[in-house]
Amino acid sequence: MLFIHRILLFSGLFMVGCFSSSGGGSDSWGDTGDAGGSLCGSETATAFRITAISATAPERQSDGADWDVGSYPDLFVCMGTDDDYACTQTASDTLSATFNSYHDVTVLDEGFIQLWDEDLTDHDFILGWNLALSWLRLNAECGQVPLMEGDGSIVLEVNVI
Ligand SMILES: [Ca+2]
Ligand SMILES: [Ca+2]
Repeated sequence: MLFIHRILLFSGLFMVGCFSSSGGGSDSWGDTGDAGGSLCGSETATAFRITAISATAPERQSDGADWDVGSYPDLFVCMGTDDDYACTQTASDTLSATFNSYHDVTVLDEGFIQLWDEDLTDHDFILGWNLALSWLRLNAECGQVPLMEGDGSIVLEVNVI
């Protein structure tokens, strides 16, 4: 039913956010157990629970057209890998939605998360990101991670399973 066009954006970006280095200043993470830090991440995980927390869409398409004629888009998020992905239910006629919906997936190379406008036939791609394995490891167990592009965003959470 879906046409998951692989819009490959920003692979490897957003390598930020979950380090609160509490000493040493090294690039290691994980179970160092330093007091006072909020270390997160995983050096070795390959199986993840990717949770789509929420998403927002820009008011219009990049060419200025409405997502739907005279109404806001019908938002849903898909996440996983090319071979193993799942999509949330659809939130109709809105520019923002909360999903709290997850998919468990093994990632050998990279995954993705994408926001779509559901239409009768070809859904409209809104925005999305590739999630490299290294990025997933870095952001695992770090709580909610916002990915933003213009007025659009997807907030996700990555956990090790
Ligand atoms: Ca549409
Ligand atoms: Ca629609």
